[in-house]
Amino acid sequence: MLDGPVLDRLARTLTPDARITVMTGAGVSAASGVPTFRGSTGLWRNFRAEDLATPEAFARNPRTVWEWYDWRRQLIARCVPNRAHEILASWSRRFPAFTLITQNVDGLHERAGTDPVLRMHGSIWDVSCWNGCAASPPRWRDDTVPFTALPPTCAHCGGPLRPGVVWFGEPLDPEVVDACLDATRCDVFFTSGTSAVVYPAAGLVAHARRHGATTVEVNPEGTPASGEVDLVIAQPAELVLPVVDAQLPR
Ligand code: BJW
Repeated sequence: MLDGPVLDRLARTLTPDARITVMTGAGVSAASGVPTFRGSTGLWRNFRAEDLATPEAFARNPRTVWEWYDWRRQLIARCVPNRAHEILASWSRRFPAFTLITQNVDGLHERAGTDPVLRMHGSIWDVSCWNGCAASPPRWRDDTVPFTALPPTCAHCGGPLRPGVVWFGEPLDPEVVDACLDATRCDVFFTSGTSAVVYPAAGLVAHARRHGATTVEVNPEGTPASGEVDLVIAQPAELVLPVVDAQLPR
């Protein structure tokens, strides 16, 4: 819980020269109105991951998959960053050795002003040619909301475009994974808003621990990471991070 001793301990750890890494998941965007995946109100209550978030599902029915992504793009376009995104953006400016890793595809960290962001699962605002045609770039940003026809098509080969996200069974960008692993060599590692069940993201906290980091979980619910970390703060990120931030010297 977030009592005086916990705050003092955190404030002592978050020194100006500390190497700080924060990994976020869907829960950090929940207060902005972006649905999480798991839990009682999560997307997977009403939609099956196998039908929507795998390359096999897309190959079977690109229109159905795109209807889901087009709906989520419309929803996210109406959302704005919350206090958690804002505090993390301010930490990215404040601490010279700060790294933000996110599993989120919504772009809210970027909109809050964090730069760079290590996006493990891509971006819902990127698209690429499903056929991988030679004439199109590997991926590009397309903010169209909503698309007039689904699936949207490649201007070069006419094949379907796909969302620029990482589906189950797909490899993550190896450069991003390497950068995330490097960032686990840190003094403080926060994991927040993630159910800590999807790999390789869920494995990063163990790496940080092995490298001697103080590990902190900020999540109102327990997760498989809760037993692994040094400190569990069982409250919402948008409430905890402003309180921690207020302890830092001005
Ligand atoms: C709050 C809050 C508040 C609420 N404040 N908190 C068996 C063992 C180990 C691994 C595997 C296995 N079988 C298969 C695998 C691999 C698989 C995997 O991990 N599966 C597990 C589920 C078992 N992983 C993969 O397939 C990955 N790829 C891979 O491994 O490649 C290997 C490979 C190599 C070479 C060739 C080929 C392959 C890819 C994973 C991709 C995940 N994709 C998704 C969809 C992205 C696109 C989209 O958005 O549509 O990513 S799935 C979904 O889950 C999404 C999320 O990023 C990800 C994680 O979810 P997250 O962020 O943790 O959200 P939730 O909803 O789960 O949790 C929210 C949390 O917030 C809760 O805990 C709440 O309590 C909390 N919360 N409000 C703070 N206010």
